[in-house]
Amino acid sequence: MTTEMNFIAIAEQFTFSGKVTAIQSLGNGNINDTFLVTLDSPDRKHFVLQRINTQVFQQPPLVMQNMQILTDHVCIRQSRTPGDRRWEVPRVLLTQDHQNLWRDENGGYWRAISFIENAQSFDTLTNNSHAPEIGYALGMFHNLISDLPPSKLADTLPGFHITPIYLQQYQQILTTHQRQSSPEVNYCLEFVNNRTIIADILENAKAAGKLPLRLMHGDPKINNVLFDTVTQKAVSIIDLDTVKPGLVHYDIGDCLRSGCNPTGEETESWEQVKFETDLCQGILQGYLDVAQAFLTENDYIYIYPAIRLISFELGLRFLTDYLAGDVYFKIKYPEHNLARALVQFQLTASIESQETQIRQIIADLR
Ligand code: GN1
Ligand code: MG
Repeated sequence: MTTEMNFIAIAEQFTFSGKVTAIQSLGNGNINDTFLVTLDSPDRKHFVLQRINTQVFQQPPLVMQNMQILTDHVCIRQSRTPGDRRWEVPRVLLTQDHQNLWRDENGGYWRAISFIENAQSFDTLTNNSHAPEIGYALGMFHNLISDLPPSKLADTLPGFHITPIYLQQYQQILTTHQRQSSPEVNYCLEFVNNRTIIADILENAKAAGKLPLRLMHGDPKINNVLFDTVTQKAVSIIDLDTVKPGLVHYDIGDCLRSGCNPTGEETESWEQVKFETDLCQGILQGYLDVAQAFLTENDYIYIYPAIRLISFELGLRFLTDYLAGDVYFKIKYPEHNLARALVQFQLTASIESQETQIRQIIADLR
């Protein structure tokens, strides 16, 4: 087991000046272990230290390579054409040996990332004025990488957001799982059963050339957007592990499924979950203000299907993990992944029941 002392020793691998004075857990990620390191140094007050989950990210060096190519690209672009508002990109910090990863004695992979100061994130949107800012952040991110060819980044997570593959994994686990049946489990199984037909929609559009392969963030849920603590304007989008070639629709869907659910993805009161169309309007407006320039006719057509699909897909991923015995997402209590699946399925149902309104919002914003 890694002790408190070891954490300091690990953090010191990435420290050039000053002493590590504190290390505390940061955020509530479902995959990696994340810590905030505090330093008594005039150069840097904090940095983010992470242990990469190698069950999920099997090639940490490739993840870091992607992250460096992306952040270097964005920094060069920003220095050439500085914007008129605060926008920061998390930077990869190197070890004293100039490496972007450090391996502990157990084979664990650690990395350090700069901490964006004077900024905060939210797990749910409670302030409507934040909605366009969330959209702005995603649009800004897509815009800043729109001139980086997708082939420059590796596929670090094969199958990520490919819904038909998640469906196959689900169908496989159905035949072997050991979970007891319950009204909630049965509800979920039936929910998925009734929607297997939608699983292919984005992948088919990609294969048919209707949606181009682009770079995507992969995980733009709202607590990955940082707000300036004073101005309350979006200033960064963090968690760049999943940046890789894909569809911007996965990002749009993921951002909306997380931003338009004020009850939050961790609620145990799943029956109360609702997709809020006012927030959807705000987020999309903020996004399209920036992204309009590079979106095509087909891109608009697939926005509604993407919102529905990514909520459904995340529910399917949680359900599959529950059936598989919680091998992928970290859990805090035994039925956690089932509760998370119910939330996403309820959100999907709410999206479906408001399809006309959501499509109208998209049409009005064009
Ligand atoms: C995982 O670990 P975290 O919270 O950044 C997951 C996302 C899910 C999200 C749901 C690599 O992200 O795809 O949308 O949980 N990341 C991976 O909260 O699977
Ligand atoms: Mg993530």
